[in-house]
Amino acid sequence: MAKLDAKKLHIATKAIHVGGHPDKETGAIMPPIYQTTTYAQASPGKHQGYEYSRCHNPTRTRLEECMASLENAKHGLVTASGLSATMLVMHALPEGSTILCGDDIYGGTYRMFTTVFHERHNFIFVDTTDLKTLKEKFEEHKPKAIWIETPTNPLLKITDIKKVTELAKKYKAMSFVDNTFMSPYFQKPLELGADVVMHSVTKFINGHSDVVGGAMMTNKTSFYKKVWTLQKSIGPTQSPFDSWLVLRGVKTLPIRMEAHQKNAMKVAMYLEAHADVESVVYPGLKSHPQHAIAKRQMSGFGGMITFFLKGDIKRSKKFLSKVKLFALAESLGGVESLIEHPAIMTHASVPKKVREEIGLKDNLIRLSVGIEHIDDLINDLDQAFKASKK
Ligand code: P1T
Repeated sequence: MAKLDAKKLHIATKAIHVGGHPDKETGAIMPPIYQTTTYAQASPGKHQGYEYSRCHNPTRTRLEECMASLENAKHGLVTASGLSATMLVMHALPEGSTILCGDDIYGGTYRMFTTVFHERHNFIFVDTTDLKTLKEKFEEHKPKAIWIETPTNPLLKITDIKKVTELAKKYKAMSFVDNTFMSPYFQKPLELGADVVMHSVTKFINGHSDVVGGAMMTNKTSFYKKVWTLQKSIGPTQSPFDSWLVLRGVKTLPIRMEAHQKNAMKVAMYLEAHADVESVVYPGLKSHPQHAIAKRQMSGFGGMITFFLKGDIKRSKKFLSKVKLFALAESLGGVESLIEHPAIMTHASVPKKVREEIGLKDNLIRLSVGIEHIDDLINDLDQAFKASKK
């Protein structure tokens, strides 16, 4: 077979073929799982690019090639979890860096910044959708980096990546975008000006709720090398089997993302019309405060919905215990629908006072809308609304 020029391919083709090329040795259509820790050397230091699997593994290399290609990046690094990718880039920033950080981010990232890296760096939390305040913070603090999650977890706020990364460049700050919620199928932060794009591969990329993994993509060779050296030195690498599972899962990313958003749009409209719902946040709804930005910088609106249920925390808990098809569980992005209570579950490590300040209330419920039949999903929510009223 002649070699493919991956740059010319559409994302649906890349998801299947980049890293998914037939095995050179045997022609196997599916990538081999190189379940090995070490590699024979011809003479000391003379090897074929692989020495030890903490540093490199051929199955993981394939996934790294695929991830880089999906984000149109030069480099891709796959890690043991989304948080370990975040940990590595935090180590890569010079000690004492001031980092502007979105005020609504995944609870685990917030916990890492405020309890693990707070002694190494200075984190300033700010609403990255508010350009005026952001400009003031850049001017006041002259940060080394900005950390953006867009859409945010769980409030689904949308940051204008182009405008904010332009601002960051003006102040010579590195920009990081966590693209977990959109996946490269709906949003490509590097093309919008970001320096580094981050993923929890655990979510939509893998799509089947059976692997924990992370990734970091960039065009900055020196930064990539620094992070790779840190991974080799600290050790949070992904196993060959997990990389293989993700290579398998990612093949259907485009059709899954289309199905997620088709269902999510219908669920969001159903919720918006429901008498027991205070308000719904979904980037695809006209009522979303940054709907215009979402339309501009994303090619779809994704599968995540947040809504505020009328009533107190007791009603929320009752509603969550009555769903039958939606599983009450942390995480997101799998083919099956999940539901959760961020204040008690994924964002419990964000102090109550901070949660209240940013609007992460106790009646907030987050949905990861799966790709089941839409009628079954709506029927499930419908019966849970009714059962939780009694
Ligand atoms: O779980 P892990 O693979 O380590 O990824 C962490 C992470 C990073 N970024 C975002 C935007 C995330 O949502 C997550 C993980 N989030 C959940 C487990 C959750 O239920 O929100």
